[in-house]
Parts: sequence; C-alpha cells; structure tokens
Amino acid sequence: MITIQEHTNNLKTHGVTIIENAITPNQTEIYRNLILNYFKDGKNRCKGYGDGNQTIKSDAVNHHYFKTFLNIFDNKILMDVINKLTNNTPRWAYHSDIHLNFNGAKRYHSDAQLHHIPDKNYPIAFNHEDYNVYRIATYLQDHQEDEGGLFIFPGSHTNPDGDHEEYYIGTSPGDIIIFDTRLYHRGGTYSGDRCVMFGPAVGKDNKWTKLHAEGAIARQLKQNHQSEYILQDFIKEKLKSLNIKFN
Ligand SMILES: O=C(O)CCC(=O)C(=O)O
Repeated sequence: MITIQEHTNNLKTHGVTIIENAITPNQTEIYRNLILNYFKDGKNRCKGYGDGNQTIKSDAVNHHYFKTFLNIFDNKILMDVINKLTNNTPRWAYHSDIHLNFNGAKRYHSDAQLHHIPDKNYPIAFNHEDYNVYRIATYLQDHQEDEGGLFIFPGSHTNPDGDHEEYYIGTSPGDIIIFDTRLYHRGGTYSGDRCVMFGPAVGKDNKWTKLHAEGAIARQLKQNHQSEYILQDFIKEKLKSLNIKFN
C-alpha cells in the first residue's frame, strides 16, 4: 500500500497520485447512475458552455442532487493526503464539474482558473510555486483496458515548458486521482457512456487558492447562467466537519 508520504511525493514530483479502491463498487454505481439520470432524455444541459447543449454540470457538488459526492471526503487516506499537502490548512477552492461524454477537454490544458477572473489578465496557464490547488477526480467506469481515462504530462505542473512524456492513467471504478491543477492533462476517448466527476478542488490556505476560487466561481456562474454564488449549507457543514476553510 502506498503511504501518505509517497502520495504527497508523487504529487510534488509528478503532479498526480492515485488512491486505489477508495470508493466501494456499490457507491460507484450509485454515482454513475446519478450522472446518467441527471442528463437523461435531454435534461439539464449546460446553457453557458459552447452550443448550450453539453452534458456537463459546473459547480456540481454544490448542487443538492449531487451532494453524496462529498462522501468521497470520508476516505481517510484522501484527507490525510490533503492535510499533508496543505500543512493542515486545507481551503475549499470552489471548483467541481460533472461530465457525461464531455468532449471539451480532449486537448492538453491545465486547470488553473485565474484567467477566468474578470479584468485581471492572468495568463491561462498560470504557474507559481505557491499555487498548490489539487483536484480530486474519479472515472466511474473501468478504463484499464481502453484509453478512456486520463492522459497527463507528468512533471508539467512545475515545468510546463519541459519535454514531457505522455502517461496514461487507466483507472478502475472506485479509484480516485488527485492531481495538481497546474498539471497538463487531457481526457481520453471511450465508446460507452463516460461518467466523470472532475473535482472538487482543495488547496493550501493562501492567496492563490483564494484567487483560484474567484476564477472558478466566475467561470461556473457563467456556465450555469447564474448571477450570484451561494455555497449551500450542506457543503458548509461538511467542510466544517473536515476542517476545510471556506470563508
Ligand atoms: O474528460 C476528461 O477526462 C478530462 C476533463 C478535463 O480535463 C477537464 O474538465 O479539465
């Protein structure tokens, strides 16, 4: 079994680590069905993304329907890794997305969110050594034998201009990927229904995580056609119980 120290070393060096079998098969199936039902029969399209017909839900864990996704934080290894990465000062980064067969992320990109802050002109691939925000992703079907999982350039989170070799992460359902939001990554292709929870994100309690949150909120409001961001009480309760700051 990988130790907490090894997980954090992986994240520092490669920008990614995987917690295997973190979610039970039963729970994985429940999550997958939640996503399939949410988008079933043309429902709940994302109005503020692309052609307005995409099957993504931005800021999804802040939506009552998806609230059980927060149970991933009951995994002790996940929280131990987060606490170690953030020197026990985890801060909520207000950033989560749910996807079904989403094709908008097939090209390499980083998930830095600062460029979404209006009028600040941060570059798209923002990088700073204290920008330590991590996303927690889970693919809800088996990608061990295909290329439907996540492709990354290991090390690109700290050295975006380096010569990196592509690496494929083919997870089993129930595995959790933690990655540095600066890491260059892209989604793979899959012939079946591809259900993905991408995010939520948590960072160190510093100004970069606050700016990440500001950018993520601006993007999500736009995509959800909302004018005011409201963090739901069920999230606040959960974050308090986990000692994750959000104010
Ligand atoms: O579709 C995927 O597997 C990756 C999604 C992604 O990279 C993103 O939403 O930033």
